Amino acid sequence: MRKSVRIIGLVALLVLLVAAPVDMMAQKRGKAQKRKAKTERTTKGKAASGEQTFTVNGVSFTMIHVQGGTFTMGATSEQGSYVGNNEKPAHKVAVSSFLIGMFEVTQYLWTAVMGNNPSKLQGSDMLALRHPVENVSWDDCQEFIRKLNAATGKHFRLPTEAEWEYAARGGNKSRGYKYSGSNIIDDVAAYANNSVILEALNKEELPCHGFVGMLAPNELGIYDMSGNVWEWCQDWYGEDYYSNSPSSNPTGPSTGSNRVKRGGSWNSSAVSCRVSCRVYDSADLRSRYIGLRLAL
Ligand SMILES: [Ca+2]
Repeated sequence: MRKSVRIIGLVALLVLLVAAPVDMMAQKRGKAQKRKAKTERTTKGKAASGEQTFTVNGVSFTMIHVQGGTFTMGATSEQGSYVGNNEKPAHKVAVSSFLIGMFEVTQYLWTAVMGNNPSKLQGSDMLALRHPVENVSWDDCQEFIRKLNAATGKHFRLPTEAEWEYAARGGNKSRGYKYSGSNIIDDVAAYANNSVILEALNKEELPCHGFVGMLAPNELGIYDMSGNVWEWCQDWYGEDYYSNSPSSNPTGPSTGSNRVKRGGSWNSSAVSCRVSCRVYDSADLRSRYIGLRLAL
C-alpha cells in the first residue's frame, strides 16, 4: 500500500513538473497571440479610420489621413446657382495624400503652443477651450505653425486651397454633397441659422460659435469644414486662378494681396458654407469669424 502511494505521488510530481512549463508556455503563447491580435486590431483600426494623434506641450490633437486622388474642383452642379465666377470653371485636380485636422485648431491647442488665447469668444469656463481659436490672422497662424513645428519636429502647415476643398468634399469617399458631409446644412454646419447652435445660444451655453465637433462629420470623419469658423488656407487668392491653375497639386498664384479662407462661419449664410465657395481676406486681418485647420 505504502509503495503504491509513493509511486502515485512520484507520478503526480512528474506530471506537475512536465505540465507546469507546458502550461506556462501555453499561457505565454496565449498572451503573445492576444498581444498580436490587439496590435493587429490597433493597426487595422488606424488604417481604417486613418487617424493619427500628435501631442504638443501635453495637448493632443488628431489628424485624418486623406488618400490622394483626382476630383472636380469648383462650381460643380450640386453647388447650385449661387456660385461665384471665381469658382469657375469647374476643373479636374489631382491631389497627393496628406493629413488634415479632424477639428479646427482649438483655443486649447493654440494656448498650449502660444501661451495665450487671443479669441474674442472664449465663454466663461474651461469648456471654452473646446471652441475653435479665432481672432487669428493668417500671419499669426504662420507663427503658431512655426512654434508647433519647433516643438514637435514635424512640418505642419495650412492646407492648400485644393487640399482643403478635396478634404471638404470627402476625398475619395466623396458622396458629392453641397456642404461638407451633407446636403442638409443643419446636420453638419454651425452657421447663422443652425437650430442646434441657436438653441444653445439662447440658453447662453455657448459663445457665438459652437464647440468643435458638435455636428456630424463628413465622409472622411472631418468636422466643421462647413461653418463654425472660416479656415485660412496657405494660398494667395486669385480671382481667375481656376482658368489657368495646374492640374496637379495647385498651390495658388505665386503672389497676391490676399489669402484664401474657406468654409463659412457661425455668422455666415448657407451659401458661404458650400464646399466650393471661395473667399479671401488680408493676411493681417483678425476676426472672430476666422480660425484655421492644420495640414501635414
Ligand atoms: Ca470651419
